[in-house]
This record gives sequence, structure tokens and C-alpha cells, in this order.
Amino acid sequence: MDEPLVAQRSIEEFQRDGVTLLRCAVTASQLAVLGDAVEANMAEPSEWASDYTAGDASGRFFGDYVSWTRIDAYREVAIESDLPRIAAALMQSTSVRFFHEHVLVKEPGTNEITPWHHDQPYYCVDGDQNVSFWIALDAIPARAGVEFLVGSHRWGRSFVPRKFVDSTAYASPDSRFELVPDIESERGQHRIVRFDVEPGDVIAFSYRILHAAPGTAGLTTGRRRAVSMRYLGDDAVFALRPWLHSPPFEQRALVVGEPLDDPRFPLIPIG
Ligand SMILES: O=C(O)CCC(=O)C(=O)O
Repeated sequence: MDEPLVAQRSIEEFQRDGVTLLRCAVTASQLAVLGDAVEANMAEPSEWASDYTAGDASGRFFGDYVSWTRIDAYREVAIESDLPRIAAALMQSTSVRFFHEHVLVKEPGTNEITPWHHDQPYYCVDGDQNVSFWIALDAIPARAGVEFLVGSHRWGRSFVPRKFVDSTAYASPDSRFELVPDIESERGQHRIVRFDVEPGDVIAFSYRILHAAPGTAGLTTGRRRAVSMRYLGDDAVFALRPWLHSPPFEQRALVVGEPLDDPRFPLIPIG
């Protein structure tokens, strides 16, 4: 019998913990095109790109997103690979919509952290069926990689987004959005996981799980390049936030509470 695309154990882990590691989920040829795509992206960033490292500091923390319509390799890997079908299995969804890709590069010597946050409050989307695939383009030791607070996707709490440039909150808390707790000071109270990854390994995680990453200076000598491919499932609906959502997609014809039925978020046939 053919091996299933995703092990049942991974589906259960993703549902229960909010995160699971998929070894070698991206092929060597897809990795090569993604590597070229990241170089092209960094050479010609979009209007939404960010450099989180000051010009005179060591290293560089670079981020950009929603370049898949101009950089073909992102589209190919996001839409034409096995990733959408893996996303459907993990989300337990009959449909898969591509939300966007997000490139996150920490060059050697980068001191900037990625603050504890979860993704959904940044986004113009609500729902529980969603997944991001953080595709490692380099070998990254766990100590320099992204870490995840297991089970926090099911806390039923929503946190005010934080700016990656200085970890400050986007806004004051209100009745719906709390400030992210000081996870560092309460690490002992939580189960926090992180993974040694090789190029082609993929960390699949919920938009609702809290996660963070250290700077790479002193923790690894290599580059730390990743592309996060983000997908939506059956229950995803358009939402507005008390702040400008990120990516800053215009609302256009999207209706709050309705599916993101728009060519900017293509439905992917998964047969
Ligand atoms: O790569 C990082 O440092 C953070 C990744 C992240 O926050 C994401 O992909 O949602």
C-alpha cells in the first residue's frame, strides 16, 4: 500500500499541539528554486518588505511577503507541490486556499529576536482551520530556530500583535485582544518545543500557536532562511482588526464573516 502523504501521528500532533515537524516535505529541486526565489526577492524586495536590523548592526533580519504573483517559484511550490494536500490533511479540511508566502531570513550574526506572538490577530482572517509551513532552506540547530508553546492554539485567547522591529504591541489591549504574556519569565510553566532542521524540513503550525525565535548570533554560524507558506481551510472567513492587518491586503469585495473568495487567495484543487 502507498504511504499516506501525512502520517496519522502528524495529523493528531498538529491538531493537539498546534505544531508538528514534517521531515523532507519539500524536494531538493523545490528547495533549489526556493533558494533562487529568496535571492531574487532580497535583491528586489516588494513594497511591503521589512528590514528589522539597523544599518550599522551586525547581521540582518529580513522579511517580505505576498511576492508569489511576481516570483514564480513561490507560486509553484505553494500551489503545485504536495504542500496543499498536506495542508488539507493537517487542517482536516475539504478545501485549501493559499493565503500568502512569507520569507524570513536571519543572516549570520543577527541579534534581532522574533518576539513571542501568534499570527492570527495580524491577519484579516478568522477560523480554526489554517496552517503555516515554515520551510527550512538551511540546516538550523534547534537553539537558533523557531520555538512553539505547545497547545496555546487552543487557549481560546487572542493577543495583540507585536512589531518585529522592537517587540512593542500594535495597540493597547481591549475586551478581545490581550497583551502577549511574558513567556520568557514563565517558561517553566509551559511545554515549549523547537527542532533541529535540515533543508527541506517543514515545521507545520497553527496561526493560533504562540511562537518566537532568538537572534542567530552566537547560536549558529550559517544563514537562517525560511519561507512560510500559509494556507486556509473550510472555516476561514474574512475579518477586520482594530489595527491595520498584516499583510495589508485591501478589503475590496471581501465581506467580513465570509470566505476569502478572491483571486488574491486562490482555491487550490486538491483532488
Ligand atoms: O522565522 C521567524 O523568526 C518567525 C516565523 C514566524 O513568525 C512565522 O512564520 O509565522
